[in-house]
Amino acid sequence: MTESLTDRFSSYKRNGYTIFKQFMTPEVIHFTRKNVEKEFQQRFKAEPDRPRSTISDLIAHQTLSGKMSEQLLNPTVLDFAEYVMGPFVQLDSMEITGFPSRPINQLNLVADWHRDAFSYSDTWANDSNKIHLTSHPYTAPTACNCLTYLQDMNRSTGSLRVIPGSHLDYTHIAEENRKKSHDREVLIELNAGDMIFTHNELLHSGSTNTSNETRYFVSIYFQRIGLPHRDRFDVPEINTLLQSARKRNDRRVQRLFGEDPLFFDREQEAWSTMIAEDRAKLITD
Ligand SMILES: O=C(O)CCC(=O)C(=O)O
Repeated sequence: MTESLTDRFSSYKRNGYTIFKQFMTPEVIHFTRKNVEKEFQQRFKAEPDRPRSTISDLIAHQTLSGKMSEQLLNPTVLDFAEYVMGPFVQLDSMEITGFPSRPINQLNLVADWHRDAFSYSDTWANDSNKIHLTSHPYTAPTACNCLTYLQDMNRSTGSLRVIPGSHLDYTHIAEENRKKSHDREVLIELNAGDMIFTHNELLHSGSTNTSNETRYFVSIYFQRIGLPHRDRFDVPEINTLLQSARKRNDRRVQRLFGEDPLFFDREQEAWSTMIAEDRAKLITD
């Protein structure tokens, strides 16, 4: 049974993440791995000490463009992104990251605890005058990472670790502990093709890959419209998607690539309505 948006949202609000099972089909996983394998092998050979390598701008990728566009424009993910961020969702980047296989004595070592871009929880967490700051109310994410793994996730392929609720509680991990396991960590169980949709305040870390294959994830990073984005939008593949979106008057897809000429006026209008409502409700003597 598919989970309703409201049920999914309530666990997302509590934990800082939600999982979409089988977001990517086995055919797309196979196609993607096959098309990037050689490139990653060459990169790992050229720089054997690098822990990871990334191919960016997947929408403009020579062979992956079509399949990756379908993943990005999947209404399941866009509906949820809009539900948690409002109708403000823009793409920051879509990329694939590969992690080479490491010796077995590095089994499931913590890679690096961190929060993703535009997070604010670490700003006051370490300030000695701010010990009263122990929790903060839920706020909509300014960005969300949608990580789809291309292999089953376990101790051998390197678990994804998260600290549930850390998007709400100023949990801070000092520099010297960023590669150690945490007493509140949860190792997420995922099968190949499952996608985890995170809140950008969530503390998380990958782990070392000691399986005999490359460990991959595809990341779609969404952010609030207007924020600086890493992927280039002035490429023919995105132009084609935009042209077709304009024909359908599909503002959501246009906005995904930073195009919404009506956005500021409509936002201003929505604010004005709320402010007017508040003024009308004000009880005066
Ligand atoms: O390697 C992983 O499983 C997580 C990667 C990650 O957290 C990131 O790239 O921000």
